[in-house]
Amino acid sequence: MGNADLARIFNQVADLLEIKGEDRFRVNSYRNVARTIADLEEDACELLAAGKLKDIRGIGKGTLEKITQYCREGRIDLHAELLASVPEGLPALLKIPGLGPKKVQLMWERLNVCCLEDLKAAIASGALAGLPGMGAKSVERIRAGIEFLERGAGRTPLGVAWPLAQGLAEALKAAAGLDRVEIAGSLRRGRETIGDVDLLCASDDGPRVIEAFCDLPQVTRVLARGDTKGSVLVRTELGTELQVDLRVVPPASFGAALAYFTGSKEHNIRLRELALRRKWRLNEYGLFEGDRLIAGQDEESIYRALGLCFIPPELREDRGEIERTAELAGLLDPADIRGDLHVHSTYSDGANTIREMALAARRRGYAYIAICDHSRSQVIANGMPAERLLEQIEEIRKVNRTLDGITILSGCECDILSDGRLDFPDEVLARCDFVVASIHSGLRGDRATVTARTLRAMQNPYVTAIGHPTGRKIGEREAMDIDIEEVIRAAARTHTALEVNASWQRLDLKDTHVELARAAGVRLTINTDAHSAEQLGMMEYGVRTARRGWAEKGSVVNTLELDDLKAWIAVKRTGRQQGGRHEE
Ligand code: DGT
Ligand code: CA
Ligand code: CA
Ligand code: ZN
Repeated sequence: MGNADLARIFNQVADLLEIKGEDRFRVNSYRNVARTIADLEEDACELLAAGKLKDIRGIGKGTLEKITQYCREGRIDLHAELLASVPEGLPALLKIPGLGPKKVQLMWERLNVCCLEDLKAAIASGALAGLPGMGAKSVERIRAGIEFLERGAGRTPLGVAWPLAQGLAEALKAAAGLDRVEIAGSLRRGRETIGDVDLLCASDDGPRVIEAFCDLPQVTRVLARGDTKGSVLVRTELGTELQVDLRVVPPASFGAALAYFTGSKEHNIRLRELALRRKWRLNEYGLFEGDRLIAGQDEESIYRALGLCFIPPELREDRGEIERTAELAGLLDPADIRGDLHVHSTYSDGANTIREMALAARRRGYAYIAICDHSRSQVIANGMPAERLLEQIEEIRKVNRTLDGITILSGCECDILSDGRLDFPDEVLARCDFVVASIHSGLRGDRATVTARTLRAMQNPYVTAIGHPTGRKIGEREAMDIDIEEVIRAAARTHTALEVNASWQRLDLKDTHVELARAAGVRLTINTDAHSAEQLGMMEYGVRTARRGWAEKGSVVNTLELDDLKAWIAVKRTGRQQGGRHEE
């Protein structure tokens, strides 16, 4: 239930209509409805109950009736009818990157492909390649797409699992009267996708806590119910099922259990080796010398006893954290973030006005926010022509005069065109305070082309940052084939920041790329790319990804105070940095 679920249903209606060959206009109208709903700040059913839903742009009479049915019955007739009219396995094929509704329709009609197994068979037999418009390249893309999906199968994105797990932890606290329920496992480590959620709490009455856990309203199925552990399934906003494990431990062992169940397994093994060297024993109950408990109530005491400082969960991957503890002191902290330098407004495809975005940023305690709407080539995202950008700059100037406590920077997200030129001329870019240059088209280009496009964009003195540098969408499409090391070297040379796009669908740069960039002295900018005020909250996912890549406060430009940020931007524009930027 909720807006995300409702949006998913409308999107699926659009997909199914398209598979059935309905006209584009009708298909698009459902896609637009899905977007409108996904962008709502309040719950659609609550808006409906308050009589306010009908006033929202893009919600017509027919849509209103469908949403009314959804809020009453949790379903929509049209959706159910469409689902019943196609083979059961067909909608799942749409998740394969490189495969849209049109191709699915063609495969179904000509080859009777009804499910993933049929599709694999059609690829193997060569039948798929025989379809009109289906060259060897598209078949290969579909094959790679299937492989990509199967690799990530069953894993849930960080941004879907995190709020869900927090909600469960709160609900469990209330239901069982607990002071503390912690999220452990890969979710606590901030991995970009997680296999299952691990919760941990301290109590001397395991059975009672487990019972309260299994009875939570979010639970759709109980998988296992013991005296100190339980496993259940819950439904995510993506419509998938997610396993949640709970363990109950005695209070004296809480820290040891938290360390153990946070992992990673590889990190735990390294810790145990350190304990063994001192002839101690480390497990989920504590750190022991013989039978004597040395540490266990909190994690810090365990690390201290082993001669280490506290290692933040994000770094517990056995990627050098045991040896590199000296570097931990400067690690980026969420509170270091002073602003968000890539957000959208109603000037392109955002749901909120400039003023609303700025107010939301101020509520978060930020000092600044850069409005970076799409440039003209992004037609589907309502990209702005140059004149519109200039109007926006004027409006931002006005809004700034009426607002205290936050500065709005005029930016844009300028498309990098197929040849590496930018979508706006230099004299227009020069009017912006901050320019994010991004690739949104030709993502399947070859390595040399894609890399060269990015490098050429970085040569431009007005390009402050490269947006979502590898173009991946987690669980949806692979990164571009780009030479990231070359991009990192060029970013250092040209004084260009690389974005850590904090949207949980992207997390791009990813953790290991952050580490490479940091080592090369490249500055990062962690931005949410928010398309609504609410999405400013995704910053935490970007920060955690950056921490997983050892980012320090000093490597992130949006930790700077406004004046220092402006000075940093000016360095490239005035050509005052070391080394030339003008070599072509
Ligand atoms: P996931 O769920 O696949 O995203 O990854 P994790 O890391 O959450 O793994 P999970 O849920 O299987 O187990 C949670 C933690 O429990 C794991 O990070 C470390 C600990 N753990 C589980 N099994 C073992 C084990 O066999 N040995 C050790 N040392 N630790 C384990
Ligand atoms: Ca887990
Ligand atoms: Ca688990
Ligand atoms: Zn954007």
